[in-house]
Amino acid sequence: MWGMIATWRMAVEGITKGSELLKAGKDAGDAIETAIREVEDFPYYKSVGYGGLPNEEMEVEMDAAFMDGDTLDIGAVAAIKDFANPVSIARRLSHEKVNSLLVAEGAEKFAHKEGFERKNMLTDRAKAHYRKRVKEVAAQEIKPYSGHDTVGMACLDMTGKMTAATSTSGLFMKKKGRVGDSPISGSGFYADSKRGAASATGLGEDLMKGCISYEIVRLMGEGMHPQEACETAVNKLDAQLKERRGQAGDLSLIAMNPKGEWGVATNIEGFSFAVVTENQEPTVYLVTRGEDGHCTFEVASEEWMENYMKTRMAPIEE
Ligand code: SD4
Repeated sequence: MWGMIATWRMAVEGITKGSELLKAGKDAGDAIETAIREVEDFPYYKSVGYGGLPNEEMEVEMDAAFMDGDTLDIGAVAAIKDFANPVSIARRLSHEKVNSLLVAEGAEKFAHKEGFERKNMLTDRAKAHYRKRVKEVAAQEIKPYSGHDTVGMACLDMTGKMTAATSTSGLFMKKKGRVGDSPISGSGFYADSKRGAASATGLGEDLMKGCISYEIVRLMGEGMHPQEACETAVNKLDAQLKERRGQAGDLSLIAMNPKGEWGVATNIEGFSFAVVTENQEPTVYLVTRGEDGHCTFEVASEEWMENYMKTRMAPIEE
């Protein structure tokens, strides 16, 4: 069995590419890196890689991670600027015994020495988004910390190896140096080939309060189906946050187990995800969360898919 599952519709082209490798018997590390790079390179996705939205100071600072579920090797970068593919830098770091999570200039130095491509990641479109948001914030129309789209993936190859990886430019208008859950093991991602892999998107500050990717893997290890594990962990954290803090930020999770079974849970409206397995063509689903916290999915219609791309590529009215 092989398969991949990823947060948001934007990942479907990536997992399609990754699935070609998995089908050919290739490694879950190569497949997930290929899939995430595809998302990083696409300029119209606003929260990942090239075209990602900047921080308060109009700089694109990115977080990314990679985990090998066979060896439990982890590599991650945080608040890194001006490199095209943070996930590849994270994967390279996963081979280091120590110094495997690097931030800001330290991460950039490592990437430069290792020969990674430098790239100005701030696009004109992202600048336009920035200017527009500054005006909106000034007019108090919307809060700064809304709008997100981190890519997080879980992958299983034919040998039974599992991997997890993430990539994000984090929250739009975040403070310089702010780091979310995406490069933090157990929060944004976790992979253990014996139990499964999971990854998150949403409000990093809240996702980290539940170490939620690890929690899902732990529950799968106790025998829960990925769907039940995702719902159990998301609903519990959502309830805890509401009880103790009065509110819960966005929490959306995807997971896969070593059998290639998968699951998803969210506490928001409008979460989408993409999945491919040996038995299933690459498919985008939309999630609906019931009153009881149970999530159901429907395949995204052609119309929805077209509309999605149109809105991503529409001119920005400043
Ligand atoms: C963060 N979790 O930096 C990320 C943001 C995100 O979809 O998921 N956006 O907090």
